[in-house]
Amino acid sequence: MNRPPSDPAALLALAQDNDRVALARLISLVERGGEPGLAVARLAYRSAVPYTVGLTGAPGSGKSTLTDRLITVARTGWGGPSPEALDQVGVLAIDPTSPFSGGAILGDRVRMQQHVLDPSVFIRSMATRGHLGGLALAVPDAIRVLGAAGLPVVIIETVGVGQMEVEVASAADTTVVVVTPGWGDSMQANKAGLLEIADLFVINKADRPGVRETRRDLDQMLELGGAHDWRPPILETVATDGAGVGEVWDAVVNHRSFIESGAKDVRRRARLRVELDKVLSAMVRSRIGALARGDAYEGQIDSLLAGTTDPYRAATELLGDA
Ligand SMILES: Nc1nc2c(ncn2[C@@H]2O[C@H](COP(=O)(O)OP(=O)(O)O)[C@@H](O)[C@H]2O)c(=O)[nH]1
Ligand SMILES: [Mg+2]
Repeated sequence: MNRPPSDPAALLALAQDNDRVALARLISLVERGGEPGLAVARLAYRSAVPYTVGLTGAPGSGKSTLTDRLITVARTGWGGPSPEALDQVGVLAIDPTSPFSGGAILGDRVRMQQHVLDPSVFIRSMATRGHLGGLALAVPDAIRVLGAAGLPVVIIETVGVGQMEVEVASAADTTVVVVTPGWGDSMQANKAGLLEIADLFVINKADRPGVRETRRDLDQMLELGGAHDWRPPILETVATDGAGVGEVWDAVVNHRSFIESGAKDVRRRARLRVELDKVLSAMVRSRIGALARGDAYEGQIDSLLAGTTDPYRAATELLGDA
């Protein structure tokens, strides 16, 4: 087999022609960051943005199992072929806790095994690498690459570990928060944050006791959260046997219609603000990195030691030199 080219435009042309190796290569470039990653991101930026569904929740809550089922429903409809069935789906499994794609991701792939060989499903895991802005920027870039390759819908699975949930949610059009019976006891601290990002709640492992209490808990939370245009529905699933998964996809499609009838531009604008702020801070940080070394910098440290300047003046002079 020929090695794929390394030129982003050539790779993208191949990816648009359904070459999954080229697509995987593009995502790796984005993940690694640096100049080649930037070139890919900028190229992909001009393409259509795929509809993005985020799944987030505690480790072990069943996100991968549910994603696996959702892929099937999205591809084939449920209760028979659906006119809205998608011919292609992309999945990004994000593990913010791992610097490398490792064990947890391997588990995810096993759980999505039935789709790994399906050419119309593209599954990829991402971990934190050298990207300038970390995953918070690499994820939206990767989503755009998938869109540029022609995938109309992307599902992102993230392990819920606080801030990361919020960041990934800001990259998703519809955010599904997956909880399990009894979750309230362990997630007390994070409830408000989850409420803020959830467009949909799924109580997975509904085959276990405590579903009613969990639903009551979520309902109460939503009441306290006040009135909004969209009230996140609460659905129940048993991802292991597929029960309730069709209804989850329906709710995603409903939410999509809701935001496309009005809130979509507002959401995308808010998302672009977050993204531009991140790019700005990453660039400024890297400029600071460059300023905080070298002769001029060491010279200012000498002057500080000698007591002939102060840090404010020193910083102003360094900025002036830049
Ligand atoms: N009893 C039960 N187990 C489930 C259900 N969904 C997932 N699991 C199991 O929970 C474990 C973790 O699932 P996984 O999808 O890897 O969770 P993730 O870490 O959120 O991606 C696996 O052993 C699954 O088989 C469910 O609805 N009921
Ligand atoms: Mg998983």
